[in-house]
Amino acid sequence: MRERVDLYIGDITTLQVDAIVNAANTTLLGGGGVDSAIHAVAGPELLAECRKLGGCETGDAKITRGYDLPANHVIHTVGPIWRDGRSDEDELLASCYRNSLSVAHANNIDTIAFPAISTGVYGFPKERATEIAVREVIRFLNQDNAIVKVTFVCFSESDFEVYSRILGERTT
Ligand code: AR6
Repeated sequence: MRERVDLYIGDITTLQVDAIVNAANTTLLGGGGVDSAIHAVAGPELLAECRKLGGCETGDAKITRGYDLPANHVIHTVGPIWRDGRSDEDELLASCYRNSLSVAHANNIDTIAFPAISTGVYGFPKERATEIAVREVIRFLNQDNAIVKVTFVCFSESDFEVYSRILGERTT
C-alpha cells in the first residue's frame, strides 16, 4: 500500500501525472489558491471547457482535459467551507476524495495527485483534513487495483510533516 502513495512538496501544476485534482468552487470558473495556479498554467481552453460543465456541487467531482499542463487531465472537486465542524464538513471532504478517485477510475487514470482540498481559503483544519484524505485514499486503493499511484501534494514543509506522520500511522 505505502508504495502506491507518494508525498511531494511543491506546486501541483508541475506534475506529470495522468490527472491532478483542483480544489475548485461550485462555479468551476476559477478562483484563488491552487485553482488559479491550475488555470494559469492550463490556459484559457480550460476555462472554456469548465463553462460547459454547469458548475459542481460541494463534495462532487468533474473531469476536463489538462491543456497546457503537464498533466493530461484535471479533476475538479469542490471542498466544503469550514464552519464549525458539525455542518457535514468531514463527510463532504471525504466525498471529494472518493468521488475524485471514482472519476479517475472511470476514465482509466492510473496516476493522480491531490492538493490539500479545503485547507486554504476554505479554512478546514489541516490535521483533520489530512486524516480524512489519507483514510479515504487508502480505503479506495484497497478496493481498486487500477490506480497505480496517488500523490499528496504538500505546499509547505509543515504540511509535509503532517502528511508524513499521518500516512506513517495509517500504513504501518
Ligand atoms: N500546488 C499545490 N498546492 C497548492 C498550490 C499549488 N500551486 N497553491 C495552493 N496550494 P486553496 P480551498 C495549497 O485555497 O481551501 C479557490 O479560490 C494550499 O496551500 O487553493 O479548497 C477556489 O476557487 C492549501 O493547502 O483551496 C475556491 O473558491 C490547498 O492548496 C477556494 O479557493 C488548498 O487551498 C477553495 O478553497
